[in-house]
Amino acid sequence: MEKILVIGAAGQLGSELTRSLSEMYGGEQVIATDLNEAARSKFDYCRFEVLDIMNQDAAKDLIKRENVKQIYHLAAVLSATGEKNPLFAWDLNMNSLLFVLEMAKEFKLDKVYWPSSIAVFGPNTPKVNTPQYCVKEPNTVYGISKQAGERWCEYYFQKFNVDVRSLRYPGLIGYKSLPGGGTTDYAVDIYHKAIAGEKFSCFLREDSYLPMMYMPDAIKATLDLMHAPSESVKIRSSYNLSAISFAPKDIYQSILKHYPSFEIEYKPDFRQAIADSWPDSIDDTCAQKDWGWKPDYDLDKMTKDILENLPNFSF
Ligand code: NAD
Ligand code: AKB
Repeated sequence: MEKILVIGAAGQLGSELTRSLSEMYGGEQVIATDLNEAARSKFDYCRFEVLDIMNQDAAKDLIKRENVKQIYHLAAVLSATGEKNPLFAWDLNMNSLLFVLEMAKEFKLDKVYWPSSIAVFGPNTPKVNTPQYCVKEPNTVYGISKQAGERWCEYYFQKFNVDVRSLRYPGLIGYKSLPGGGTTDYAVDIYHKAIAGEKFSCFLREDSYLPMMYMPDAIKATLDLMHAPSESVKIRSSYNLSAISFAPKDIYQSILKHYPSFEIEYKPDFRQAIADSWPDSIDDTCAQKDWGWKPDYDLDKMTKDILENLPNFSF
């Protein structure tokens, strides 16, 4: 049977995407992989294997042995964590992608998915309604690795016909996993603090606008892109993708409607400079035109859904 391999499946995106893939294709067809055994308990609905993607012999063996035909490569070091150890972040983010693209070429895989990020943009990029094509001078190691990764994806598509597809996600907000070291992750943590009845200390300024998206929209976009006919996928670097744009003061107001005594304080740290280098909002006209992208959630609809479901969710 042909298999779908998810690398970095236990993270924020992977936990939800792997479940959707298993519902769609059947759990026996999906192999979730992540760094350590502790992740196994998340995957009682599909296969799970421990895999460090930097162990290329083990990864190649798994791809061959299991007749893997599609790879979702999600493992990466995110923006804030990346700045703490830039060379490690570059090594993981870059070399794991190059390895996956090589595997796709060698084994003639059907499709590869690899996420890019709004982190490819930088301080000289137009900030409002950032277009698909514009100046990109990222100043984080994470952003540099995503920008280079986009070029490699397009290169493997053009030179070797590898069917690789990608989205430049905004900050993703889900309640089913804990934050993973990103600059936008304050917007995940804030809901946990509201429900716990604790004051939230925000590491960004109250007026720091960033593009964001609720996880169900991100999953929908990913699966829509992966199921689009090849000829509709006209961009093989990575698509701009947009849903909501808000600042900490807006998400705070949205939560106050449900938790009127919730308190917030603002203590910007090194992540403020990263946020300042990223767009406020994104123009995703190409995704709308090429494969019909349209988000379902605005800020208040997302807040309501999270606050209703998070208290009953067990990690
Ligand atoms: P995350 O940090 O929550 O999850 C990453 C997962 O990869 C973790 O489970 C980790 O254990 C695993 N991993 C790390 N090193 C590994 C290795 N060597 N081998 C195998 N697994 C390894 O990140 P996420 O938020 O789920 O992001 C997933 C992808 O989406 C990343 O490529 C990220 O750049 C991209 N992305 C995420 C966001 C967001 O807001 N979360 C936005 C834009 C792009
Ligand atoms: C991060 O903040 O690093 C991620 C991203 C936007 O890529 N959430």
